[in-house]
Amino acid sequence: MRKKIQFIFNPSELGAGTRGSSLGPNAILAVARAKKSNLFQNRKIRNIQDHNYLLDSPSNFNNSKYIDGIKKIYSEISLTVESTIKNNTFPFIIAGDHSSAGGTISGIASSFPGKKIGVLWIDAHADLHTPYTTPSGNVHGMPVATALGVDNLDCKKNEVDAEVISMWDNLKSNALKPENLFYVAVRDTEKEENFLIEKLEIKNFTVEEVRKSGTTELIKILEHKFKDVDYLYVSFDVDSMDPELTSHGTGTPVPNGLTPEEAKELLNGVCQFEKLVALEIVEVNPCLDEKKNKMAEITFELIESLVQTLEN
Ligand SMILES: [Mn+2]
Repeated sequence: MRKKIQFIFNPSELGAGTRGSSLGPNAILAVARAKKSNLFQNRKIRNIQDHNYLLDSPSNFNNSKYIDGIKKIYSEISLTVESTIKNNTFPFIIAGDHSSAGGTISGIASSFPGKKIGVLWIDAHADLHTPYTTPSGNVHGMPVATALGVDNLDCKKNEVDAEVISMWDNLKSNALKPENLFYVAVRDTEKEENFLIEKLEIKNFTVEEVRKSGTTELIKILEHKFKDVDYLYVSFDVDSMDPELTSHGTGTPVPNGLTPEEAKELLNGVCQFEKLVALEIVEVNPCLDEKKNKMAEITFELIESLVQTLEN
């Protein structure tokens, strides 16, 4: 697709419930170096400043932990994505936890005012919680809700204080309309999220459906689904893949996911869509990897293959 790639490393892990996803981008870089690959040598990496030092003290905000730091990350990634796109380069983001993807979407929306943004969210989780519904307080379960600009007060079960509400409202971008959002491989949701999925009629292509139709057919279906959007963003959480076929080197692994081959075929297919303007890969956590650095190795191979497709 002859895109000029700008890698962006965003090692924030403020939104995760377990520690170590901040090491994900560098674990992938370590694989590249061990293989003597020039993938990252030949392409500049832009690094987002993290605020992970906040994790050294307990968060003051129970229903959305470290939202003070996450607000800064949202703003930084949003501005970086916008300037990357304005520079006629393609943001290829490798991030720690998934929370900041809402900031990526807001940066895409700011780059194309008035245009329709489509989102393909490939993940074991729907990431549709809000401070009002979250069982854990981990903000990496909320980025889709920030992009949709929803509170889900119908399912409210937490009391949220005014300071958190103000920061939460700041994260909400309304950059995404539910009809332009498609999930793939979502298979671990809570009832509050299911309520929103039904209410907003969000489509999820399950692992079974992916397997039944095959990736070639699914790519055609997705191309049709996104025919009315102007620009497309793809967010890939490595937990969309099966932990038995990869590893448990991710914060919240869920059984029965995509095979790495299915993920690679699907992503390579969407990387050929002309309207794709940004791609993000998240949640590699080498601290949790029982197979040394397996998840980063698989993710590196995926990135290498996608860069080929994007650049040629
Ligand atoms: Mn996720």
